[in-house]
Amino acid sequence: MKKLKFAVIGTGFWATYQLPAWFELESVELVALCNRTRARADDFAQRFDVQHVYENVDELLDRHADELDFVDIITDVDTHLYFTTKVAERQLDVICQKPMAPNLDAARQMVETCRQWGVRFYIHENFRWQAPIRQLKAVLDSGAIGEPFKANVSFCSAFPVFDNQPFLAQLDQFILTDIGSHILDICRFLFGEASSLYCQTTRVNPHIQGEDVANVLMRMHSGLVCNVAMSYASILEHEVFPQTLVTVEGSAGSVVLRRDFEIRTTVRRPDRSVDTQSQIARPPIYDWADPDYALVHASIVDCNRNLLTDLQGLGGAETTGGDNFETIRLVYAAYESARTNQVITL
Ligand code: 89Y
Repeated sequence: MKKLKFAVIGTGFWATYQLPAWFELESVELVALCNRTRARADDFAQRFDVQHVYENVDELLDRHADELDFVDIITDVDTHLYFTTKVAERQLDVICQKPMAPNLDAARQMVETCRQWGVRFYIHENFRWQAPIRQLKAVLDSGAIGEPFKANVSFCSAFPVFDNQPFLAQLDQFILTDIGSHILDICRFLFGEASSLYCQTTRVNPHIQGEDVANVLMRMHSGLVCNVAMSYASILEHEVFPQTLVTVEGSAGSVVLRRDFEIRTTVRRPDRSVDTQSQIARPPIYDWADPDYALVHASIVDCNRNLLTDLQGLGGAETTGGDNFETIRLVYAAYESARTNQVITL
């Protein structure tokens, strides 16, 4: 397979893991780094043996556009449109971190700009690549529980996310953009598209700017009703960060993704008693991963692999810009619903 050359823009918290996740794959070569704080990029360059470092994206592109195949943008959401446009204009393929954009208009512009320049555009959306989520999807696809009609999806935690990512506390729109973009994407991955949505939000933590609790109720095209609970204010018996817990009920049974990656599938036997089977869908553990985030960090590798396969011309990318636009549409529809206290028809 041809080795693809790429550059990274942004060397913040998330890049600390995204870079070693790239190095788990063989057919990529990281050529250059760009970060507004030079010292941090220099530190990364030394750690990951990268030859070229820039503070300015234009300089990076002037020097390297000819040899690059794609650019991975790992910066804050407010800069995504700017950097995506810069990279697309040089006719390079773009991978951009989630959430795609700070509003729907910017997201639309990003998709359109990449389309106009004829470049491939992907969002690095990794939660759907978590081992237990893939296994849960396999159970649903197997038909074991029949036709799913109801789901509860929960990401409720009191993990101190602001310690590692202090900027999250400054966001006017916090949990729906930061975690909602992941969890609503999982819902689309598992259950397909939504036809309507209702949302309520709350801020519990007085030291942050945005909402830290959001409850979203969606009716999916399939007819399934999906109840999504997200919170960073939940002091619970078991802290499960960063696990997503899911219960799906179907016409022939149910499947539950519990803490510690346990998936329990219950079906009726012909004598009307029930049979429950359990399996554990443990993620791989990488030595560069932060143990607190190991489940998520492992999924970065699988997400990168999926996008790289597509970049190699083999197709199959799941989280293209066009696909992720549907996720980000749910995020901003949820804000609109919470603001207006109305059901949003999608
Ligand atoms: O920023 C978030 C993400 O993408 O995964 C977990 C996180 O780090 C904190 O909510």
